[in-house]
This record gives sequence, structure tokens and C-alpha cells, in this order.
Amino acid sequence: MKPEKSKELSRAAYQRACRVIPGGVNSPARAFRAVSGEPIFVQRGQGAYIWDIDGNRYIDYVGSWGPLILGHGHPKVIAAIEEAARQGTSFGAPTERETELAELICRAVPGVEMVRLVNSGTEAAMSAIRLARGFTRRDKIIKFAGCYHGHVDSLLVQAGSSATTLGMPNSPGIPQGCTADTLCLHYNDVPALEEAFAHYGSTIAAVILEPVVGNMGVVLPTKEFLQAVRELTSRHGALLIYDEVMTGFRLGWSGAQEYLSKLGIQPKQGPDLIVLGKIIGGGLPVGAYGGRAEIMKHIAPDGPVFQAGTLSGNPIAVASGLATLTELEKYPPYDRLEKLTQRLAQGLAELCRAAGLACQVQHAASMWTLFFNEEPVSDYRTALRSDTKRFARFFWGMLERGIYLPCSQFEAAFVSVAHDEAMIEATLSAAREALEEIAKD
Ligand code: KE4
Repeated sequence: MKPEKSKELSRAAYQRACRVIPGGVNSPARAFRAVSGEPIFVQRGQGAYIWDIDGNRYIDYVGSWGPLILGHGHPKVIAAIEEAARQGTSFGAPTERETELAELICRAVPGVEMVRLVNSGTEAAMSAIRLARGFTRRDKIIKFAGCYHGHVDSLLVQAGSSATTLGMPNSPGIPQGCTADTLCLHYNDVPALEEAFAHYGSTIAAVILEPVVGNMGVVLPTKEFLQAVRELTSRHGALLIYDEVMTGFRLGWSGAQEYLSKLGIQPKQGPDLIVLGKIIGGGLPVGAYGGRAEIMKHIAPDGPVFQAGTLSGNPIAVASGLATLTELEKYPPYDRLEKLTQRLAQGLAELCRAAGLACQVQHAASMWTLFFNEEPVSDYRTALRSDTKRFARFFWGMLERGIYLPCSQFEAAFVSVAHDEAMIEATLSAAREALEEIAKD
């Protein structure tokens, strides 16, 4: 049994933080509540490693929840940030770097002719929804349970009891009116989607989804589902929005459309709007939404749909994103990342089998989730049947052995360019011990 890692300084830091920050964190996902514990406080990161303030080193599979596909402190990203900072931090005026980043996104993402840069994935999703409603002059939006698009009022809804039950807010502070035009269906549920369109078709502004889900853990769409989503939105004049905040530049240079096309799942006609974030900022705050020029020209000041932001296109954040995407374009890591992730996924599945533990290891490119579940996870209903207590035991067993996983069963883990075969093998040997411990429970 490995000696307990010291967490004294993290514990003290957490108690201090809790006095002035709700839950001691600036985003609930970091609070370790889903694994019934207290968070570690991070001192620094380098490559695939992070160190906590007690000096413990971990192989990091969170990567800031997706942005750090190049790993922590990549020299080219740091140099770009330093150079930009020396020229000034923010001007509230256009800079050429923003155009460069927009041009790169238009080059990389199919169907994107124009882009607006904002400060977060939430802001990008919120703006894309407003644009879809402004462009179609319709109000209803369809989303799917288990897909997360940021803390947008109109999208924080519970799944309806039927395909035609309009959304109820799932958080206090959201007026009923904000969700009265939101339908929340189940992912991969074609009949429900057909029923919703049969009922509301001509009033639906858009359907928004994660084309590969990360926010209930990694869940892939079926070909029939994506086909139905594209066919029904086109037939009824609604827009299709791919939320690629997590999958953009993660699943491949051209994101989910490229990855799903290789699997034969992506319909020929792509989405009408794309939402981006995470990797396009390389660890600094950047979000974006984009699509065909005829739609994007409805955004102010070209068009009437208002959206604005003091720090949108911030020069330092854009420099970080540009350096990250330029590195990915020059040295595409995707085949190597997929191989490393496949090795990890297969190894974890074998270890679970050997330990007699029911699990599903689901992965897409360098995103992966180990579900403690008897059955494959295809939607939020099946995801919720996972054994979250067993996941928590696994999380802590791995943390004690120097492996930092997402602190929730319903999150994706990420492999970065900085991970190597030795780290994957070290992760598997830690998992062997952690799973054997669980099997003894
Ligand atoms: P942000 O506002 O957090 O930049 O992006 C929101 C968002 C939108 N769309 C998708 C598909 C996302 O995954 C996210 C944010 N993802 C979470 C992790 N599941 C961020 C972690 C957090 O909330 O702290």
C-alpha cells in the first residue's frame, strides 16, 4: 500500500478559499464534490505533469478540461504569450492576430466562412443560439440531456417527460420564461426527435448538440441519430449547431466532422453553425462561433443580432490559441494520440475484466471515459446507471498513485501530446492496483 500523499497545504488552501469563494473554486467541476472529497491546489504544470502545493506530482489527464492538447507550458505557446504581453495586454481595438486566428479556423473547420471570437465556450454557445433565433426568427431550441453547452440560462433545463414537454429550469435563478422555448430530449433518440419536429417543426430555430459527447463521459452518436438531426433540421428550416468546444481540434484538425466522417457517421451536409473554445485558446480564455457568411452577417455590426465583449479577441489569449493551432497544423499529433489512447483504453478494459469489475471504456481520438457500468453508455439515462461510488474509489486510488483523472464519472479525460508510452504503462500499473483494491470491497 503506497503511503498516503501529504495534502496538508491543499487542505489549508481549500479552507482559506472557502471563506471567500463559493465552494473554494471558481468552477464547480473542480470541487471534487462528485468524488466526495476536497480538491488539490495546483502549484504548476509542465508537459503531461502537474504538481500540487504539497509537492506531489501527477500525470494529468484533465489538461484544464481539454484546452491543453499540447500539454502544460509548451515553449512555443509560452513564447507567443510573452511576446504578445510585451506589446500590450488589451486595446479594445482590432488586431491582425484576431484575423489570423479567424482565417485559420475558417481553413480548418468545414462549413465555417466567418467567425466571431468571444471569451468562453458558454459565451460562444449563448451567442450562436441568439444568432440562430435571430436568423430564423423562431424561438424554440432543442438540446439533449447530458450535453453541456456552458451555463446558458435557456440551456440549463431538465429532460422533459416526453418529446414535446417544454424545458423546466434545472437551477434556481432561471425564470420559467428562459426555458419555456427549450426542448430537452435524449441523445441518440431518433423517435423523440421526429416527434418533436412533428409537433413544433416550423417554430424550431435550432438543434444544438455535442457531435461526440464529453459531458456525460464520452458517448458517440449513432449514424441514424446524426442523419436524423441533419435531415429534420434541413426539412423544417431549423439550423444545426455543433458544439465543438471540447471536440474542436481535439478529435482531429477538422474536429468532429472529420472524425465522424472517417467512422462513416457524419452526414454529407455538415452543421450550419459551430461553437468552439478550449483548444483555440491554448489555455487562455477564447471562445468562438462561426458558420456560413449568410448567417454570420446577421451579427452586429453587420446585422441586427447583438453580441459584444470588452476582451473578445484579446491579443494575449489569441496569441496563445494561434501558437497552439499553428503547432497542431504543422505537426498533426492525432494518429499518435489515438494510438496512445487506444492502448490505455484496451489496457483499462482488460484490467477491469481481470478484476471482475463491469466497465465500459469509451473513447474517441484522445478523449476517454471509464464507466463503471454493466452496459454501453449511449445516452444520459444509461450514463446515470453508472456506479459513481465505484468511480470515486477509482479516482482516489489513482490520485494516491500519482494519476490525476477528471473528478467525476460524467466527464471526459484527455491524452495530450506530452503523454508518452511510459506514462500510459505507468497509468495502467496504477490502475491495476486501484482496481484490485476496489474488487476486494
Ligand atoms: P466554458 O464556458 O466553460 O469555456 O465552455 C462551456 C462548454 C461548452 N460546450 C462544451 C461541449 C463544454 O464541454 C463546455 C465546458 N466543459 C466543461 C467540462 N465538462 C468545463 C469545465 C468547467 O465547467 O469547469
